[in-house]
Amino acid sequence: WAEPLADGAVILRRWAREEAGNLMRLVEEVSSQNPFHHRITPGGHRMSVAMTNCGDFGWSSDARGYQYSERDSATGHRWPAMPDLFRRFASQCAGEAGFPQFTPDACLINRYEPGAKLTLHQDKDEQDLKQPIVSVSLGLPAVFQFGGFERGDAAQRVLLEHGDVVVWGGPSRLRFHGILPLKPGIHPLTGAFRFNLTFRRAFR
Ligand code: MD5
Ligand code: FE
Repeated sequence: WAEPLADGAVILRRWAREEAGNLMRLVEEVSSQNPFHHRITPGGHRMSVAMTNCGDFGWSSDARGYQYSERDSATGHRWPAMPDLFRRFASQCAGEAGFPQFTPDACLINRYEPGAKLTLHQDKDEQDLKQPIVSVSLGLPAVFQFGGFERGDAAQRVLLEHGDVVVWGGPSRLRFHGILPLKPGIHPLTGAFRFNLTFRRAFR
């Protein structure tokens, strides 16, 4: 079922349940080519979330800053291709949420272990902020913080569970958001982890 969160943001509850096994198999395939890696922020901190990417562009963080690039700066290699199922699934979810033209050129895959978190931030490294972001949650549940347009604005807490898809578009594209520290657990498909796939259009 579709649950509106705010202007431009909608949770498609359990929308990815059926494809979850296929999506996870493809996550394994991508990460066998480009392993999950705890990147270092420009401020010198090791991120608690491990990341990999697939698609024409990948998002990463290193001493120079945050950027999208065609190659992984850690290895110099191109990112693995985006699997067709990823692209089709993300486009379909975006269409469902009122963004019929969305075709992602980047997919960031976040892996959360117990205690891993994402502090409040905005996603604004993409060229066209009118394009939505589609995020797919797999495995252990997490508490998502959905804030306002300033870092200090009060944030709503929303539980994101296995198979939940969120489409962030319109005015919600630029809200501050984060993930509270993951609680330990075991999920039948993903074990001790939560995975989140974020499909993006990095460049026009
Ligand atoms: C996650 N990832 O669960 C989230 C899902 C990230 C990130 O935040 O940057 O990798 S994407 C949540 C999101 C994206 C764009 C806008 C908004 C939320 N928002 O306006 O709240 O790993
Ligand atoms: Fe984000």
